Amino acid sequence: MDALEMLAKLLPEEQFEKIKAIDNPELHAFLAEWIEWLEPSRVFVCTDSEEDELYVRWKALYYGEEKVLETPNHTVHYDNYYDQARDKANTKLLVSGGKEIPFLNTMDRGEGLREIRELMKGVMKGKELFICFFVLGPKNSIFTIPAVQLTDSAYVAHSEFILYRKGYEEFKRLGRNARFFRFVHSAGELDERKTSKNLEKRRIYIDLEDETVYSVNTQYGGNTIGLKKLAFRLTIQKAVREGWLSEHMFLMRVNGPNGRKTYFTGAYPSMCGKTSTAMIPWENIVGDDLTFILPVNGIARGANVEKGVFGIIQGVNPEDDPIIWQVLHSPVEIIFSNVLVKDGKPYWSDMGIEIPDEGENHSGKWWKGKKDKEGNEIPPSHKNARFTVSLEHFPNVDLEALNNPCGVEIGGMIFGGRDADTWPPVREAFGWEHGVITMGASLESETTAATLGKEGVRAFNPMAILDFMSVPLGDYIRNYLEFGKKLRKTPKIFAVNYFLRENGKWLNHKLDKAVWLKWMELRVHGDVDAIETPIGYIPRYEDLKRLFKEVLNKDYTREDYEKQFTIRVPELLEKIERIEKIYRDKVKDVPEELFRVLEEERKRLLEARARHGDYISPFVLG
Ligand code: SPV
Ligand code: MN
Repeated sequence: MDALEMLAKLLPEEQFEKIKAIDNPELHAFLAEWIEWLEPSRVFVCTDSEEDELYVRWKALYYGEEKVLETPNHTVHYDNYYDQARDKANTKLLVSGGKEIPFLNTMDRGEGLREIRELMKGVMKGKELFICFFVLGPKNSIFTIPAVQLTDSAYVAHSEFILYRKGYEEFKRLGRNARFFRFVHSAGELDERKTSKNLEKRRIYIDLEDETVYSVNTQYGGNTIGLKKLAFRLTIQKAVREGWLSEHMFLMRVNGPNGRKTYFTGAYPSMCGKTSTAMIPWENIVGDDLTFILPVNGIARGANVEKGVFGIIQGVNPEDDPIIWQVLHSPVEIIFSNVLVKDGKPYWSDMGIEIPDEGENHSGKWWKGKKDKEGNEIPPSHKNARFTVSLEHFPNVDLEALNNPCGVEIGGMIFGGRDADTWPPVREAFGWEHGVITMGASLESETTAATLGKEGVRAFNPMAILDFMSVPLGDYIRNYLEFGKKLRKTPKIFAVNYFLRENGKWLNHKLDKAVWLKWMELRVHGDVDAIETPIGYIPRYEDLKRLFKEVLNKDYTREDYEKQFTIRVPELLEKIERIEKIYRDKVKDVPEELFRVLEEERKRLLEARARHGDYISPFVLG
């Protein structure tokens, strides 16, 4: 029996017709195989119609995966108390022979497929399967990658409607030519709170050969929303093969003098200020998490892979995040996840207003002082609690850039980590190679609650992408270096650090990044000079003083500047040691340039130390 005939048997006519309208035998075969295997009790195929989207939204409520809140269009979703973040240990890349690749969690492909298939056999009995079509990147563009999602979670499907551009018509248009990604997800058996129950059998397996990802016994978005971090593993592989960049980066517009628009990407590990930078009030957001960057006629052009935000809610407060605050308090479609709810209103930790001391949260019924099984006090909302909302609802979105099929020209690329004592708040690389190696490939950050495991440990996280890396790191860095050679104009590269501390106290205010952005914008166009240091260019005091006044209406003191921009030679040298050691000992096949560029930086630091000592004031250099 051919796949279409099988589908005609498996599906009610109305659903079958929607599939039949797509002329793609490969898709038909995939669907027939998996519908038969998963054994759902019902199947719903989503087209791009408003009606089908509403159907999914309704089903999320009907099946109890979401509940309504008081504000129209707001819902809340809970993940299991122990399913609140990406599960790194159980996320594996399936590669033939199970070859070990440093920093990647690999597993033999055959074995992985057997295991995951077993876990998924008949897993949708009694449940409804949603078949959804989306695209990564703007539609009908050089960036577009079509994808099909199978899931028994209406919450996952609903999230995808908020976060991605619809793709059913695109599949129809592309027909047999579509090369598409596939995602198969099941939340597995649910408990009475409608959260995944069998967490010990939680698995996320990424088949790099078939460009298919399987996810089971989990609901947390980072483990389940196919087009987000699951697709990301596939696009990294694709980009390295094809010579472009698929990055864990926001995309934003920084507004320069006289209406000048300059676009920046930014890579920061989770919880290091990425979303709040992309959302900063003075500027305009294009995307907050994933960016594709393609070389077009020698220019690096970027596009947001998504059209919505799955953002961290903890700490969002009216003073520091006025725009997000405003959006979260307007009656637009929003899914709140793992927050505290009381009388139909959502609350979260550190929201800057008083919050109730009881209600419902990710632990079920909650009261202040409640402890979990491990004896830890449960906060009002989980640290990784999130909101899901479309970017179109943000007053500061740059819709033209978001929808532009040609993307936007990238003026600057920013790398930022959580670092208490080494990097200055902002600096510019000497050039592409220097930036890629000493900033991107050398990124370290203290671990956070975005993944399961211990927090606050300094961890190597090149390009903030390590959690998602799907190719050998050496290949990935080589591709970056090669990418620069394809350009006639490379974006400027910058590194930022919002987390400098002295005696446990922050050296910067949360909003200082607004000033760093304006400075970087000016640097992209050569409008201000800078001070050359051993580790790149840093701002001059006069320029920052002026910008602090203009942007924040603050008097920026020489003392603050000196403290923040001191070149900390011992820490910088230690960092080079650490990074070099990792690349020498742990990563195979590293481009030689990497060691050369690190060595040059070390030399510059040693020379500077010989002349000026361990801690070099920027006033000495400037
Ligand atoms: C991140 O942790 O980097 C996120 C959220 O953007 S997740 O979808 O979990 O990856
Ligand atoms: Mn992310």
